[in-house]
Amino acid sequence: MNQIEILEQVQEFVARQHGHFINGQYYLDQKEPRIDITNPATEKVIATIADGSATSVEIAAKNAQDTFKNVWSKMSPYERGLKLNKLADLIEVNAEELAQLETLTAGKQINISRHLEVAQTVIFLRHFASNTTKIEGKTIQPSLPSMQGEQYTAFTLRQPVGVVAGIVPWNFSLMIGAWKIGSALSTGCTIVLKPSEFTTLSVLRIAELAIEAGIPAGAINVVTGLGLTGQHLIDSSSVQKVSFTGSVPTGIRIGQQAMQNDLKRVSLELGGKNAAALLADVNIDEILPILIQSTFVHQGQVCAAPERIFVHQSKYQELVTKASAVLESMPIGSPLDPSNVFGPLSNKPHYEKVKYYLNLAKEKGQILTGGEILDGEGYYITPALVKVDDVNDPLFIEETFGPVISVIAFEDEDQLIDMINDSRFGLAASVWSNDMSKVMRLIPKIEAGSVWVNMHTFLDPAVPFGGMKASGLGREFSDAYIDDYTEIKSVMMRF
Ligand code: TXE
Repeated sequence: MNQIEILEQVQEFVARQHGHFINGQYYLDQKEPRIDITNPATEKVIATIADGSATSVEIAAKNAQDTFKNVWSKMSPYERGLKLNKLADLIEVNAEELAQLETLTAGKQINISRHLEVAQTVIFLRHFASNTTKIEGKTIQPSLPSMQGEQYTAFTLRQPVGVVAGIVPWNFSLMIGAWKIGSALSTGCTIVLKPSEFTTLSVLRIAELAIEAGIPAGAINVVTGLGLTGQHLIDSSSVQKVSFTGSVPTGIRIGQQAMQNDLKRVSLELGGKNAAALLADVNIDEILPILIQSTFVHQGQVCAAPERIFVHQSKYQELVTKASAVLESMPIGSPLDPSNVFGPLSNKPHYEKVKYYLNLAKEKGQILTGGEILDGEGYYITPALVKVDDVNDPLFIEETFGPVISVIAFEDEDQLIDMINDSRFGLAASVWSNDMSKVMRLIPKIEAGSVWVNMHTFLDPAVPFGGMKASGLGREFSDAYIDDYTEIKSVMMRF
């Protein structure tokens, strides 16, 4: 084992008595209960955070509202962009510290924390920074009657909705937290983040860096706690919009709560049961490394990662044999050891959930390889390939969000499309083939917000991302998110 050294500043940060981050400073209410933060690689408690009450949430939301009204929405778009870019600079400067915090709390392999999470956070923030000066309305010529030569014109203004509640999951808390910060701040909104109770620390650190970047106190606030803290946030009358990333059941609950709160705006990026379709012409040797990597990155705990593999029957056996060999050779162990490619699952409840699905598969003799629970400390499960013959199998229907991939053979493209779309989810899918004529005919038929060709799970800030069906509401990135964070005001003039 060759683990990296934990930086001194990381040790110091982890050891702090963490409070909320409100109006540019830590806010600690000694009466609030504490929640343990556990390192999933060791099962040791490494820190505690506050379980935020309605009172703390209200203070944060009120500060965000004051800062929205009096400071941030009045600042020039150019200046807002400069400050977001400065935050991106500071994330680069503190990259190793942030990567280590992610690895310690989420069990993310250190190279993924460094080269995917932190590096992509910087790239995404710079994209949002570049959008601040590109928020536009339009001019319209009304067709109203002119009796005495009067004329009309109309234009639209795009105005920030106000305070955003950003509710963040545990799988990529730094990056998803930064998506919500970038979306809110680039459109002139302010934000109160509620990170996952499992992975709060990196989000608290970003809020601190934002102050160093010159982002006004109160523009980015963080309240920590369980789901109830998130509920208080949605209920706050200072909050105008909710942006949530997480599971479908919680997303539906949050959507209902937002609607009951006088139709609070809501965008939801939820789960998936994403399909990867391997057509008859695929070269298994060529595609396998990239397919495995996009499936098992961060132990498969990625909302867009494939969980259902459809392979043409002529390639089924070759895929199963070769994929099993690759999975069996994957080095698994401490995420702080850069030579491992596979680490622990991120938290105990999720580990239990994945074990439940694996047990179902084991009972029915479906496991082709992997799915072993490793002895000793840490939530380690070896990457699993599972055979599915029936599309009604729970492993083919429900999101496992873990290192479990189900594989099924198909005969022709009509059957393939029916099986892909036979799902309540519609987040993402991929088609693997060099027969572009077939691929181009399949793409419009697939019910998914993103379709990749000969790749999967790659996100880019210039390309919109979001789900169809139960996978979500709204789109992130590009300029697609701007609609969700602004209101259109129509202005009509007679002259
Ligand atoms: O997620 P939740 P959990 C899946 C994954 C996992 C399961 C449960 O399969 O096993 O969801 O994980 C906050 N009002 N995904 O419980 O509930 C919560 O505190 C307001 C897939 O961690 O979705 C956290 O900050 N907020 C997913 C955030 O919501 C509430 C990523 C996410 O929690 C709340 C994560 C409420 N009523 C898990 N209840 C993906 N697809 O990206 C909870 N929260």
